[in-house]
Amino acid sequence: MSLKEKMINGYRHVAYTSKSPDADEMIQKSADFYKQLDSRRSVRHFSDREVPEEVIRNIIKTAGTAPSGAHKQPWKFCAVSNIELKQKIREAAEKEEEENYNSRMSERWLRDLAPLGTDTNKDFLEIAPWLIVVFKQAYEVDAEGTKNNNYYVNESVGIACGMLISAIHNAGLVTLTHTPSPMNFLAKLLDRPENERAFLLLPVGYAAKEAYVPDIHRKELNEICDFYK
Ligand code: IYR
Repeated sequence: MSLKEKMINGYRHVAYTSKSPDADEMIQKSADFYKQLDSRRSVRHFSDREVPEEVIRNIIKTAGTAPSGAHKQPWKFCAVSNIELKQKIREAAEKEEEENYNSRMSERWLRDLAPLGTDTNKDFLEIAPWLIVVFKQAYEVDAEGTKNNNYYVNESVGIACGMLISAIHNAGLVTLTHTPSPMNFLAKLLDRPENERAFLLLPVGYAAKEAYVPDIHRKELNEICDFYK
């Protein structure tokens, strides 16, 4: 089978093929997908039950399908299951959080977090079988050693993280977006190159047998969307 192709700006392009579902099928599929993602919750109570590496590989491959500025794919995902490393990450994260909760965060911030039940204890960093540490690549270094900035790095890596979170949920696992600020200890502990900055830390695993989530609700469509028809 020969693929249809065409040169654009001197670069080879290949025909994009997609199924065109009819309206009813699209309505059903979009509603089902919404329902599936609406059942996702940020979970802080993890089981230590093992998760196969194959699952982690698949969800990271899914995140890697995200669009990115000039297709630079400015991300790196570190998948950590090593017990000593997880211990070290927990220890360093809790140290930062002690500072955050006890002095860096404002009264208003602490009040806003109170309904979520967060605190300085980050036991999930040790209990969850996997930690995925997402790094953004601020720049690339070319063959001559020149640093070239990537484009729309935060947007690109943010989108990839959204897809990662969706993939984790789709696999039947849970996560939460953990941002122990400042996060530079992660680059040190994982011995990352100079162009990488920690972006997000996601523990991944099964929810604990007894796991609780805050009784909070999402905004309605009319609160998050204005139509211009
Ligand atoms: N990084 C802290 C505090 C925290 C901040 C926000 I904004 C949250 O939505 C949740 C937590 C922590 O992880 O506890």
